[in-house]
Amino acid sequence: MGRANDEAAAALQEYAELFALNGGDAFRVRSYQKAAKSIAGFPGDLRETDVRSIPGVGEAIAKKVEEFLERGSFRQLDDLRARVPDGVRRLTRIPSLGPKKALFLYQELGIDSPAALAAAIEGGRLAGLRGFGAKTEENLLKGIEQLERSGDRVHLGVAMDLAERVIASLPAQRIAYAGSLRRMRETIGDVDILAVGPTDLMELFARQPYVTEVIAKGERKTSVRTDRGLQVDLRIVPAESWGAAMVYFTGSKEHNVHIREMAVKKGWKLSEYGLFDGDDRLIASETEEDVYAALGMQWVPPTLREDGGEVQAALRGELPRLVEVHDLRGDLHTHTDLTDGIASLEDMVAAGAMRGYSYYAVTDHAPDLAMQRMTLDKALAQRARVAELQRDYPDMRLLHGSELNIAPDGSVDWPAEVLAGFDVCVASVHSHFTQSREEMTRRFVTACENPHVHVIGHPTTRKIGKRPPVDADWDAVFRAAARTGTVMEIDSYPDRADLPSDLVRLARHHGVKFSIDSDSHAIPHLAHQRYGVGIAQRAWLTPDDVVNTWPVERLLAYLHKD
Ligand code: DGT
Ligand code: CA
Ligand code: CA
Ligand code: ZN
Repeated sequence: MGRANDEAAAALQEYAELFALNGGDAFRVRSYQKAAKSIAGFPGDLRETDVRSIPGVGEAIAKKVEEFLERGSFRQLDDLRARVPDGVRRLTRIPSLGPKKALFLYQELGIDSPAALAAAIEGGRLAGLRGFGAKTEENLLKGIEQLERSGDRVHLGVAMDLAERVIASLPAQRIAYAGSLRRMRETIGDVDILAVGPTDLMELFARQPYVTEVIAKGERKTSVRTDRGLQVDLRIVPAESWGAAMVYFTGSKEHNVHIREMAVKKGWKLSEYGLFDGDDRLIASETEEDVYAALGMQWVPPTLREDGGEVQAALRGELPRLVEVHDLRGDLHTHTDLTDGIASLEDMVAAGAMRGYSYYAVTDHAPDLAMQRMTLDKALAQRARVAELQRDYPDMRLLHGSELNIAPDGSVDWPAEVLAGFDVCVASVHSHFTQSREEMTRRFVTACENPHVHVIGHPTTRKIGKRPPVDADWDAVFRAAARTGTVMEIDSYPDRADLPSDLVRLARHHGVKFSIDSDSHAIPHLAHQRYGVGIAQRAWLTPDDVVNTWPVERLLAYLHKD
């Protein structure tokens, strides 16, 4: 598990590289690199240190580091990440290719992706260039292969945005995404899209602005790389086998294998074209429901198709009634511009009302997250404003809450009498991520035992591709949560996806209830709840497991039971 020091140092190092890649001043590049080194080498925990006391860290760098500790990135890094062409950034991910060489290849030879580099090496275009000997070329080719094999997966939010963009760009008779995206896995390897339409759809697809590279183009299947580095496979399928194709390409492979074996036992055959009997006569293919019904089972929701018992349950007609987006009556974790949100209280509440919620909790950060400069006065002033605003929303109950910080010893920001004034308190770990398993477990258990802590926010604190989960004895934490009636959050923010579905399943086994929250910092984030619903479904949750599907009276009675 990475130390905060190493992670902050890595971010500064990346920033230095991007800065250099953008032709930034060499003196500043060196000062970022020096600061990164000295932070990585600093013996104490960065989170318990005034960053400014570390040699080589001046005010400007200290601010960046503080922002990084707070949210896992900083503004200037985000900006540069957005500015450097994606393919060139992917070049720098090839082991043994630094930013200098990547920029050189881009500027001098127009090489803007690993595939383009491989082609250039194989075509002998690098021969004779300084710093690109035969040994280097061989290493680069190996590195490219390694990169493509590990095929960096992206989190669900990135893939969903892209899939929706692709679908909107193609005038097909029928079009939908399948694969791991439809199963709502937390990370996606590539996007699979099925369409019914003329073959010139392929032409149109290959010419879309989001396409950076056509990997393979055929009549039935075209694969492209996109501006986000992600591959998209578009398949054109016959209208009459739409259902069979959707079953096949939604997967998972394990689910497919299981139902295909069932078909084989009956002397039938199941393919992407349909379910056929022993004489190759079509039994079913038009809709997914037809295919499953012909196999003698219920239609299986895509989020369950992992061969985790769903086939047996569907054969018995005992699939659970899964929680769905429209079951959610509210959101228990949102921010405003009083702390690190970007929209005002008024705008966030109005957006919540637009979504048809019957309750909406405002949970800005509490004072111990020093960056946010929260005070009790500000929280109380917000509470008064919430009460005023309530008059404008007769159909939506406004809840005034806070997202507390769970300190290393499990305590939270405010004394009990202050906490008692909130309708809902989410408590989260925002620092000291690297405590030992024992300490971290005790920390969560203590938080659960606090009667004023209602919800544990983003429990593992992981950020996909950026920060590993904290280490804790989750059985012990969930036992404490069940015993104390503390709700575990499913933070829907797609790079968090926290709890992940395997831990949701474990927590449910212990009798824990969940809240599917958006953790919104801006209005569009409210819609992220659909990702949280995906996680919940993958853990087989029903509406009863999820407290924010409950009517507000039941919810508040549960939160404030003592
Ligand atoms: P990903 O892309 O790694 O996130 O995961 P998937 O599940 O989207 O996998 P992908 O893109 O390789 O294939 C899409 C679906 O196509 C997969 O879920 C099931 C089906 N499929 C692919 N290859 C096979 C196979 O060899 N056998 C069977 N039964 N199904 C397959
Ligand atoms: Ca896929
Ligand atoms: Ca695929
Ligand atoms: Zn938080």
